[in-house]
Amino acid sequence: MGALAPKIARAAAGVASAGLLTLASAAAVPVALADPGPGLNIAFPTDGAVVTTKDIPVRVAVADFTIACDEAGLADRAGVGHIHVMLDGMTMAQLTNFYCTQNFWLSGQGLQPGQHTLAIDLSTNLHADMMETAQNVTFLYQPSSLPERLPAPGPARGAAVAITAPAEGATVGPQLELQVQATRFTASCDLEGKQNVLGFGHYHVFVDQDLAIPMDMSMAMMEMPGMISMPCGNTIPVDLGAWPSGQHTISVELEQNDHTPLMEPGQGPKFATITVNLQNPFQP
Ligand SMILES: [Cu+2]
Repeated sequence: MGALAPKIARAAAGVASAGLLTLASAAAVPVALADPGPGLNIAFPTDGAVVTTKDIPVRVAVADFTIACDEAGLADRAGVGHIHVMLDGMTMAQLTNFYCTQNFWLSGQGLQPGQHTLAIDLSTNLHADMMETAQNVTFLYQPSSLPERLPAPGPARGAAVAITAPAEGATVGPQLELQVQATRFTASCDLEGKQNVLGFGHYHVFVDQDLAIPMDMSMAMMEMPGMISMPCGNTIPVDLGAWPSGQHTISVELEQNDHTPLMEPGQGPKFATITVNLQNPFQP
């Protein structure tokens, strides 16, 4: 961890200025301060690295932190959360997704060859960026074959989404699959964090959130309670193992590439909601 060295240096300075400490107790001080708190290193791409693959492989190493995506959307817990990645920016609009492993790929679709920046930080369960963990690198994107361009805009109006399974009121276990059907809308994970393209986007899946109440987007990414994933497939794996047994709502909302709800003039956000009865042996 790069952050560790300055903290140890500060600890040493503190010892020197304290003056009264014996050698024995001074030796114990760095041990007490050796925990720098959660942190993250970008192992690849390194600053200045040349990426020749179409998609960008990313490897991070987290320290003093537990990656637990099953808790995404639940209350914050110290030292627990997931990983946020932003490409060519620092806001939610450039978020490529959130990640649950230390190795992952970023889609090169729509990227121009040349310099790009990557900002990665740890996030709390409620999706608040832990700014003190943020790391940046600039890499040179030189794919040996050009990536796909952004798609041509799709239909301008009439996008809709439905949940076709489980059925309303179904009893479910903690691991389930949602089946969703979108019309006049194409979900693509490759486009997350890229510029908006009419008719394209992805889903946000929420537990126990009333999406009819408009979200304050200025607050978004400071916290997004109940948001459990940002998928793009019509079969969406859902892990409710960290949620208590009982009644819950599961909602799927249509989002634009910048993660704001897809809106059409005079209409609210487009989402579908079911209520399920969760029987969770992990939390009976
Ligand atoms: Cu999103």
